[in-house]
Amino acid sequence: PKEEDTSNGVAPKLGVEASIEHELKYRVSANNTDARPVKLYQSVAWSVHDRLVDAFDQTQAYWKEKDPKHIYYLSAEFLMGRTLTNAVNNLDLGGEYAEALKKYGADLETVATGELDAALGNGGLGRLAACFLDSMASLDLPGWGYGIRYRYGMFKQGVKDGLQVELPDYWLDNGNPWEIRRPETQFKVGFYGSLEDGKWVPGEEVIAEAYDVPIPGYKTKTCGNLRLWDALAPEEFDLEAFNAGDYSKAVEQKRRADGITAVLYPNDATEEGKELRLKQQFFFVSASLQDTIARYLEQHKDLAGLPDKACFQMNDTHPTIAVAELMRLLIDEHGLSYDDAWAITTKCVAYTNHTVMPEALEKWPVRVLAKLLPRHMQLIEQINSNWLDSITGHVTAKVEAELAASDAEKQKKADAAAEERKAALVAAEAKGEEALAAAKKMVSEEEAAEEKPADKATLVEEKLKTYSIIQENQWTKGEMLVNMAYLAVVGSFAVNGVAAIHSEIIKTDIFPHFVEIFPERFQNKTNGVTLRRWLAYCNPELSALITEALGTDEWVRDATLLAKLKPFAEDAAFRARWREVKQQKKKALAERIREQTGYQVSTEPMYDIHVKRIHEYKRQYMNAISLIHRYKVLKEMTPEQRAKAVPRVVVFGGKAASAYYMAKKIVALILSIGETVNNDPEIGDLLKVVFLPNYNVSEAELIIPAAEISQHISTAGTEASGTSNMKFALNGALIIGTLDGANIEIGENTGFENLFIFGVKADEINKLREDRKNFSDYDPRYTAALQMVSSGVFGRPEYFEDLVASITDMNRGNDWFLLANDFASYMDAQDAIDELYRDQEEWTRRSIIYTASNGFFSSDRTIDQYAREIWNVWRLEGSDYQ
Ligand code: 26Y
Repeated sequence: PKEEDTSNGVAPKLGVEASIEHELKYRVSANNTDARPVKLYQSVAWSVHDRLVDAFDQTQAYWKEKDPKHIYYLSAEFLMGRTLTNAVNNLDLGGEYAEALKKYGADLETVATGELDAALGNGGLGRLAACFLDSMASLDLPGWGYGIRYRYGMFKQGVKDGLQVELPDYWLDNGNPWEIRRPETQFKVGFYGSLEDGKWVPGEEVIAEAYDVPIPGYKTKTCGNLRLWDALAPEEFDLEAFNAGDYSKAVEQKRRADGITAVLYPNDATEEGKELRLKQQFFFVSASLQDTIARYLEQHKDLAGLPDKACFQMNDTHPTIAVAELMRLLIDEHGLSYDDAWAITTKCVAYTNHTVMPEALEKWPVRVLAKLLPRHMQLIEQINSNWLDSITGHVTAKVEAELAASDAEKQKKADAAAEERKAALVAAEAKGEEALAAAKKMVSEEEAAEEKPADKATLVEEKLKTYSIIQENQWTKGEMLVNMAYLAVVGSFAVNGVAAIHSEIIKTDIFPHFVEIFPERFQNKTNGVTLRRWLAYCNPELSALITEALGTDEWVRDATLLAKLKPFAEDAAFRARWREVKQQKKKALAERIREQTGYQVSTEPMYDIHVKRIHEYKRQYMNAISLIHRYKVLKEMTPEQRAKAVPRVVVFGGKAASAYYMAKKIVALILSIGETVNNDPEIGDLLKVVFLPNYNVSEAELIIPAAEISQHISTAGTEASGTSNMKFALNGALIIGTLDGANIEIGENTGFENLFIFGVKADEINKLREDRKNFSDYDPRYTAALQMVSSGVFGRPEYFEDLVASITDMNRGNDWFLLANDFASYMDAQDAIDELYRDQEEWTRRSIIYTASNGFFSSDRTIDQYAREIWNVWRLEGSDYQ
């Protein structure tokens, strides 16, 4: 086929239809008749790939020429999901592809299902990174993501015998048309070894090889980059050294290198103190920094200018070794002094915190660090000692002030005690020799026991320890740990939380010491999500309705325009159409539920959705208990009462970390409740409880548009932000939630009266935890529901024994996440939901208000704030290049 298309001003290439045909024949080797879904997907994807490469090459060449400051987003996770639909639509080729696919009797939506999710992330943090890449490109910001090309992503979740099972996720199985291998871009990364004359001689080396994933911006010529590193054994490249004698050693090296990028750690809240994890972190950080410096030096001589050209945003502490590695590269590889290197590093690095859960805050044993990265450990020690020196004055002044305050108090007490002793002696003297001797003995004992005036030096030393990056393990005495969050704060010029409340909590609870020293360093950047993937593309029906109402699709680029939808909430005809769309999406979800679980669910009931990683703090368990209660109430109703009940389909989804014992039991409990309830003929369509396996990005794209109510019910103060809450709100799902994370800001934007808010507040938690001794005043509904679990109504009572104990037994969990405290108000909120659902007009009105009110949560807004307030990078419009 010779059809040519030069519309982008790029090299002549085949038109869409011809290019699909070409790829089908030559790349995929299939003819039209056996163009089965996966093959058709592959050829369509390759044809899009070629267009992406054009945009990519031009953008990157343009950026190189203009040499603007770049943002480098360092992240151990990028939860990309599928690429096809996003790429086609961001390139504005939706119409052309739809037309071309008619020839195969296919549509883009169906073809897109041939793609496997790129699940190189656990959950919120990884998906946030993916949304940020989309927004950076869409805002024409010069930026790259840097991460790891895991060969196995987040495990696939299956269900077997009522339990979660984990299956490997070999996502590269059908090839990956979205990446470009760069064998010409390789860097050595060393591990282990020793310091010889102060110089690090690694004991092991691997090669990092780049793969580029083009990131098309929305309807802009800008195409950003996600550079992922693969690990290779040096011998694979050094063919000369690869002689027969070294063969087995080479194979061994290859095996070790393969191990580094083999698999994503599937644990998103308990720290994995595994050496391999640290190896992964250092591997991608070192390669990324070397790469950045190498490109910088192509155009500049003096590394002192690096902060004007590069900013490294560390996505949580996972890349924090960057602080030490940048220091090492500047000092050991490029000959800078320690002080100059430190000045550069602390102008280049910024840190985002995503969690306040103590068990997720990374702390590496000094022993492990010193073995794997001896030079880095040495640098960290130096960084720490300089840091402590720099604040000794501050800490001393603080101790002095405290001493002065307590001295007066103490003196008063001491005077009073001395007075008393004197009186005692006088009284004893009057009683005779023996009494006097006894009294003298007592007095001297008391004086000896009396608080010594505090030694200032000791106090300063003690206090300094609380600021130290290197601290003793509080559980294993004698073991020293490097607190990576502290290292991140000291090494960064900006530190931010991910929602307003979270950014306050990190200041008061996690880093109060550091706030004293650098108050200006701490910021908030409330999370956001890309409206392309999470509204325009996953919900084209709702998007069409929005576009029709607003008379423009500009809202996809400028989410503030959604506010103009508000008046339509008052329009009954519009509401009816809004409901029709929801109905359509519910139908699609019902079909998926049938496919995946075999359960037939009606599309009439309220669709109540609770999807996210399974965690005790996220309290899926509390929802499960509430459903047991709901089931019990329905069972006890008369047929007349049942006829008036509000039916629900409750859908859970989410993965439990493979080693997270309680989370797996929570999954099992939900499955068991479903098994009982869904097969109870008395209940019928009044209640269905579904656990949809393998919740991932693609499932989310199907589930979220179908939701009518969504649950975000973490214990207040525990969920840093949440981002699915934003996606649900934008798709017109109402929210039941606690005053936690971004729920609060969603409430502020939507009007709290439109949310179902319940539960205790974050600042009450500590006190409530202390008081939680009395398990006898439980809500009777809660007790009865737990009783049903224990008595085996849902089967496997022994299996659930310790799950029940975790919230009822003082010695076995002690209800740390305060389910009991919130249960009654949670049930009140649930009742209010049922009540409102009876009024479909009011419900729909609110649903529209949600979509109209939450444009603030576009990641374009978030990224714009990062760019202006932290990164100091500016958009470089592609308008002056072809
Ligand atoms: C240390 C290691 C085991 C680890 C690995 C992954 C620790 C944490 C994580 C992931 C954390 C995460 O996903 N946090 C979530 O980040 C979202 C984006 O900011 C927030 O919306 C969400 O509240 C938070 O839990």
